[in-house]
Amino acid sequence: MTRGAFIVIEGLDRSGKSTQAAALLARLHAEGIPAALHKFPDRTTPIGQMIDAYLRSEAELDDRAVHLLFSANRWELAAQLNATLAAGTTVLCDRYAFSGAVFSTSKGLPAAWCRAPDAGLPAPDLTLFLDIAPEHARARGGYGAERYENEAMQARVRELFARMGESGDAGMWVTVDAGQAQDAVARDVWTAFEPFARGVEGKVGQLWPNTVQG
Ligand code: Z5A
Ligand code: MG
Repeated sequence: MTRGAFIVIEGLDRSGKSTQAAALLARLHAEGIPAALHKFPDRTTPIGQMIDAYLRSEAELDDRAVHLLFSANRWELAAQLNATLAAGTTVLCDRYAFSGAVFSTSKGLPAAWCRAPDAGLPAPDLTLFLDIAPEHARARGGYGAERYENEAMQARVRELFARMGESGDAGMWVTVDAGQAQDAVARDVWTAFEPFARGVEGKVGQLWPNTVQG
């Protein structure tokens, strides 16, 4: 049976993830393809509100504690996400577990430990990595005042995202030059997405199945 495609959009701060996610959603709807958009962190849930307070430096949390909250924020949506895909709706996610692993690893936590809580989540069929140099991203109106919004952190994160894509265990990973004009980025995003426009055969995969054995 054909199900919806699960598409993740990742990238640095200001790389244009939300812009491209909204544009892709609009195009899917215009083409008559049922589609839904989720954003992580989802700051609307009780867990998301704790993450929001942390990111805005209104709360202090241990690095491991906030990492687990980011993961729990995905797990609380996992069943709904699977149901939506099974119903034939394509799901777009603005950030996902790759952000979780990469941001916490760049803070010094062990990579394997960072992956473990997200192992078993629905695995994307395609991840679009919007790649941009941090200095180029900063020129888009400057970084905000949230944690991680500084060039040194973004440079480490960019390197770790690139390694994640090359590792081969992130599934299908397409790097898009996000430094181009919005329309050019949208064209590249559509080219990568198009093979999934008619949906996907077979069950949704599991993320990082070999990370936690048992
Ligand atoms: N985080 C984590 O640590 N662990 C996790 O598990 C998860 C996340 C899921 C908040 O994320 C932080 O949480 C984030 C990672 C961490 N920290 N950092 N960095 P967020 O998703 O809430 O915030 P963000 O995505 O990083 O920021 P953003 O500003 O929403 O970025 P964006 O969505 O990529 O960009 P945008 O809003 O689409 O565009 C930014 C501006 O650029 C805007 O004015 C656009 O009009 C403009 N723009 C967009 N595209 C272009 C082009 N092509 N040319 C010129 N200008 C453009
Ligand atoms: Mg955004």
